[in-house]
Amino acid sequence: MPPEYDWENFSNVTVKRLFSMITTLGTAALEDEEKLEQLNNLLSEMEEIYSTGQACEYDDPKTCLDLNPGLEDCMADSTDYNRLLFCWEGWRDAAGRRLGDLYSQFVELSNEAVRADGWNDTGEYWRSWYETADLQQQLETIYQDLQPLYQNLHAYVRRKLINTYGAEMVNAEGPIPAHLLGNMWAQTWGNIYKLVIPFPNKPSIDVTDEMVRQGYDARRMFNLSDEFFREMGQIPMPGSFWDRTMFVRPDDREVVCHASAWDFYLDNDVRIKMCTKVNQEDLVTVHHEMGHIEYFLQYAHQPLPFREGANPGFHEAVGDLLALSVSTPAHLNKVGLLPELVDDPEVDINFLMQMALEKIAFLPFGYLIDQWRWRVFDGSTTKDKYNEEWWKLRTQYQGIVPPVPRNPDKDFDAGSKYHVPANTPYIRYFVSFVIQFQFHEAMCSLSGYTGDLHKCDASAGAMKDVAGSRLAEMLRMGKSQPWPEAFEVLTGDREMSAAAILQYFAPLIDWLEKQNENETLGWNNGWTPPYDCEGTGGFTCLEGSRCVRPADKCDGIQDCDDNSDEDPILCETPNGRSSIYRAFSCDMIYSGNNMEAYPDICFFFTSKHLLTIKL
Ligand code: KAF
Ligand code: ZN
Repeated sequence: MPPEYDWENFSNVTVKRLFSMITTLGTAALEDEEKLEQLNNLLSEMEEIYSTGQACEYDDPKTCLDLNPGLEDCMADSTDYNRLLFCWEGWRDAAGRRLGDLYSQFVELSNEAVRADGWNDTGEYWRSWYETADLQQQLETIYQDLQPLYQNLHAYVRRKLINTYGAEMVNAEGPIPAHLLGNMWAQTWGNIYKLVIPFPNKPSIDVTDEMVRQGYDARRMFNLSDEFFREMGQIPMPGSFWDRTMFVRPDDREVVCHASAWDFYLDNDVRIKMCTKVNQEDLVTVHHEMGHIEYFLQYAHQPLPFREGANPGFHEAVGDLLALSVSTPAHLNKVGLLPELVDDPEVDINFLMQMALEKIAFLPFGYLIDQWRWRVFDGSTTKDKYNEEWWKLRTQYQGIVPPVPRNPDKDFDAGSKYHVPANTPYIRYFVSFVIQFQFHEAMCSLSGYTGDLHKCDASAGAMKDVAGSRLAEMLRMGKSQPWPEAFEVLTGDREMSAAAILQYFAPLIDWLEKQNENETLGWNNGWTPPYDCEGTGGFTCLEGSRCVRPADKCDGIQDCDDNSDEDPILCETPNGRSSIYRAFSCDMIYSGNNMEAYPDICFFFTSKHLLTIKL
């Protein structure tokens, strides 16, 4: 069919841009309606599995933990090696394992859809949103510029973790076991600040305790954030936002707890959905989500196809950018969350360490997720290699290892991270973490600030109005022009660069280099921590040779050569599949309902063997 408009030859660049955007269909290009439905069903099934997954206690299968808050709190708060392992492994058994098959089907359909629209694969389509021919090259350069800083942080944290967990569990030259970094995915490490604090005798700059002490709740956190946006001359949240936002996890229904911001493209109807907890990390997340809303409000006058971020990284950067000012000790002191404010280089290092655990620790993670996904989409990583390739990247970039052996036939650890089943691209966060520092530097200098970048609160500058209106001007453009145009409005520059983030962390870089004089930077890829099979709910095959992890038992797939992991006696109970019994005497088994079905057999585990005893 000939096109009705010869838009490719239009002379007005804006109208031409509009046409090029509305003629791109993405996955909606899938013409076969049955397949389109199948694709949508796969996506909702994956989201459902992710948002309802639970890990149940080995010794009490009726007590189960949700990801949020249960398992996330466990990862954040526990310093018990095996408890952390239970939470880490339990989540991967509950979510990832059940998603591998669905995900590979999804990849096929998604590729088929975008191919109908002229793209080679889904990754290529996603990258096209950046309108940057050498995007991958540019990102790789930035990543290389930042890697020395990451390696220094990694080596310092590894040394501190040896102090906590011992040299057997954390090797001084190895990658770090993935469950010890305070976060389910080891993506940000702020929760282990207390284990790695550089100067423990100097004031803490973590405001969580103070928030709790002052009786903060979710609404108050949102109010504080809204006030800051106003102070910076941005558009306040509209009344309906306050009525329609979901601030906390409801107790009457299941919800997707992963935070999100929603633009209904109608009458300023914008909302956030978040299961807010009262702590510093979530205070930053509130700003992050509100940044999305602010962008929605600023570009609301644009035609629909332009109501998007200049590129996806911009959308992710807005709230984080403002949070960089809010997080400074000076600002936290101003809003009453930090009682004492002292000017001391050691306190500065404490503060920069806390920021590095959030911002620097994240960089390799933010970079690798889509390295993995792009290769899955372009076919160079096939389904049988999903998990192996995932861990290759996790070890190569982040310097972490799985704390328990992975099973390539069953485990699908990429699926345990929300954005994979939810099919949300991730490189945007890497871009955001880089450009938010460039934006911050620009805002600070526009506001008239001249000191150290990490101490800048743009709202304290004499010319903060200038900074605020430039920011608004950039946001108001939406996606109406290629991103370098918008970037230039605020920064005067047209390129992404690692320079601002390196400048921000300069004092910490010097300090870390001194701390690490005797450390080996980097990690040798061969090392893995010892794994205590029985200690973490696993059991050993009858023939004694092999450890079977809890989730491998009675799953219908033979893991033991003698098939004892699928032994019908072990697996059948009156109410279906058995859970794992870790009993140390027959009496305990006696009281369990297994005995009703098998009155003459008692079985129990020792450290090496499953014993079956005839009574
Ligand atoms: C960012 C900041 C600090 C730490 C870590 C990150 C990365 C990332 C993460 O792994 O937690 N952050 C988020 O996922 C925050 C959620 C969101 O605001 O980015 C959200 C993700 C999402 C949720 C549901 C459907 C699609 C995407 N994004 C948005 O709500 C959004 C993004 C663009 C435009 C409008 C809304
Ligand atoms: Zn976001």
